[in-house]
Amino acid sequence: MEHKQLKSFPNNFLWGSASAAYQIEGAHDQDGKGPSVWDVYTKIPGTTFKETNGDVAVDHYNRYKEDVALMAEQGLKAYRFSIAWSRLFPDGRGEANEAGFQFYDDLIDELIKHNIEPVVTVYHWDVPQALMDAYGAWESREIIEDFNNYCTAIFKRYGDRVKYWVTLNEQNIFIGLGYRSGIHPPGVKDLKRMYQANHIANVANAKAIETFRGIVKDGKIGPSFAYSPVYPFDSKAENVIAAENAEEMNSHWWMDIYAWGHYPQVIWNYLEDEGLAPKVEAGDFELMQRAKPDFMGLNYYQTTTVKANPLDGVGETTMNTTGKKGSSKESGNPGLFKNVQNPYSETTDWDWTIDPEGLRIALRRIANRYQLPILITENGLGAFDTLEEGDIVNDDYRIDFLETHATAIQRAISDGVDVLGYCTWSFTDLLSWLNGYQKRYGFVYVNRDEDGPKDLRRIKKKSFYWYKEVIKANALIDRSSL
Ligand code: BGP
Repeated sequence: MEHKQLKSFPNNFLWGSASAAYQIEGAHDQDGKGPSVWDVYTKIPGTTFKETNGDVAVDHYNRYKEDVALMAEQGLKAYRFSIAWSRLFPDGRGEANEAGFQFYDDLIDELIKHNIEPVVTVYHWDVPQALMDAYGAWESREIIEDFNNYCTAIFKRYGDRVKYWVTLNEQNIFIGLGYRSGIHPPGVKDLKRMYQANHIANVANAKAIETFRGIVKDGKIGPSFAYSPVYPFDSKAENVIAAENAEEMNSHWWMDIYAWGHYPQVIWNYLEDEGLAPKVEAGDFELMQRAKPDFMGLNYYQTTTVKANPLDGVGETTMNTTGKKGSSKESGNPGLFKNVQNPYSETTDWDWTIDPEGLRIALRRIANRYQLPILITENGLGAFDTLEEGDIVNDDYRIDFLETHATAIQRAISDGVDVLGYCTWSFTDLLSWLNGYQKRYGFVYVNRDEDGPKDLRRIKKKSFYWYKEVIKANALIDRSSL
């Protein structure tokens, strides 16, 4: 659809940016914090790029005031961050750690003081290690109650000031990489366990939303989903079916539950035939149907293009975590689909497809299928940056990326999609889970690398100034003046 004139961004549009606790906070054992699974997993040799971890990360825990001051200088309207569960409950349950609660109180107050809307992610992958040790974390239904108690505590403590809440961040990723490809904690490759853990996470998510309704009456809550819209490679029917398989299996499997409380039929049948369908207990579907989100959180990075894949075809393969372009291998799901390169798109150095219009497609598909408003909870470019003399980072490629994606958002708004805001990934540079510190996403460069924290100095990149002007204008701007 082409518009004669694009609609403006709404006046209250949340121009934001995002982060996650483990990737920025550091202070991994400061002030009584307990270990999360990531504290433990990253210490196992060979799990991350150059053995990097978040022990120090970018030390946001100790420098949050400086970081919030930079956000205020940029004019950020919203800041999405996550709470580290094991900072509040070192053992995941039982005794609370007041110092941890106080940290987020202070951060929230600092944001509000600068008119920045806090958007809080309840869970960004860092389940307390104590719960992994006690019962296998997401693999046991015991976690439903522990997660609910944690949620209750934070809704009560921060709900007076925080009105936007994100429940589980990218459940499809932490479950998929944790139990299918085995490259996130707990490093398991077992589909039966994967679908079961995923179902338990669905129930926990729904229960948390139901709890929220009773505590934060004027707040909005929803999950954030890593949606990668699927395209068929061409119009050959077998490739179109492959695309439908991938869309159902990779996306509807999660989003249908969030929005409707039931699994998509075709994939349910397939999993039953394979002996992989999760065990559902009485009351699960009823709870999931009651607990409707207020919005769908969308983490958008790329689209996926697929072809048919025979039963003896390609399966899981390795990911590019080095930034060596072209080093990732073809992957797929035998009998269902395989991922191929989109001939019309460029890729990043980490082989992620760059497809701005795919964001518009994602927004439209979600809006059409679920009739929910959408908060873009992540979108950004992971790239190598060069720190030039005089503390300058000319990241025009990042501006190109964000500008074309913001244009796609404006088109989607003009198409009629209700988009609440745009949280770029990320505000400062941070730890990229498996890819170390060299894969940078921020508006603010942090002077550290894989070899150590250096001085952790904050340096505003060119994109920082670009976004500042966009926020001020509430519109895309003429870049020539930058
Ligand atoms: C999302 C995560 C983020 C962030 C981002 C970039 O999946 O929610 O935490 O890391 O992707 O990914 P990466 O760091 O692997 O480049």
